Amino acid sequence: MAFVVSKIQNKADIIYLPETTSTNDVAAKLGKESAPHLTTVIADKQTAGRGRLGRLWYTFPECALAFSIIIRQETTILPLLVSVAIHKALAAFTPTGSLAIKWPNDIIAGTKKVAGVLIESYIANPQNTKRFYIVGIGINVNQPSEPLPPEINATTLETIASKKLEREAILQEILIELDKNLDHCLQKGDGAVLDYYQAHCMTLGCNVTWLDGEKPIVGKAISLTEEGNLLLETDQGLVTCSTGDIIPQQEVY
Ligand code: BT5
Repeated sequence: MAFVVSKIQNKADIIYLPETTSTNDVAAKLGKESAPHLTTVIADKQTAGRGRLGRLWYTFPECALAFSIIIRQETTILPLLVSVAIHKALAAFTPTGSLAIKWPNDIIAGTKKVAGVLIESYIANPQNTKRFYIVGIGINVNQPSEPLPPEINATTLETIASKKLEREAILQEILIELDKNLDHCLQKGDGAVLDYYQAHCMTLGCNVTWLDGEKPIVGKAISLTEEGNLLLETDQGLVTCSTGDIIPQQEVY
């Protein structure tokens, strides 16, 4: 089924593939070939969808959204901005307050993951070292006929909204929000995006464990830095988390 949306507000193309390895790889290749800002690659099926740190990402064929966007704008808070765009867009399709953001950019319903984001940074070649970013977004939209794999703590938007949803409409809303938020940050700075993020981030105020090396660090997530890092209050003082996984205590992800 081809996606009807084929342009993002007349700014860039949306390229639809019935099946690919990972939309991030296709978008990265196009990015290296100079495809413009906001060019988007979407696939119905991914055979090698990936999460951060090479983890596996399941794309449920015909039921999920898996797409990757070329971003040619520098912003220090890109991961947060992307989560804000997804959260704002999905709010139009789900009951109020049913979704939250888990730092840095998971979309969660209760304790279950609905959407994940993988951002990768590339240069075209050694002669053209201007950096561009591939923002890969995976969303569980409608319930597949098979049960969701038990090893992932996941749910779907259909379950949350109690009805089937149109993937194209969601895709379009996210791309519009992303474009709007990028423009807003460029014109007016990051303040409004950071404020929205903080208001909807379930990690803030929680006791958490930070996994980013050999030794887990336990602390309370108290705030975000201007760069979008998470500040933890620990027995050893303040610790800044820039990457890795944050596990809220007493919850399993
Ligand atoms: C992510 O990584 O959450 C990033 C996911 C990005 C996927 C998109 S799809 C389009 C584009 N093309 C790609 O190849 N990737 C991007 P991370 O935070 O590392 O979370 C990965 C973990 O989420 C896995 O180890 C599983 O535990 C869990 N997981 C896998 N598939 C899931 C799903 N469909 N729903 C919820 N959780 C899932």
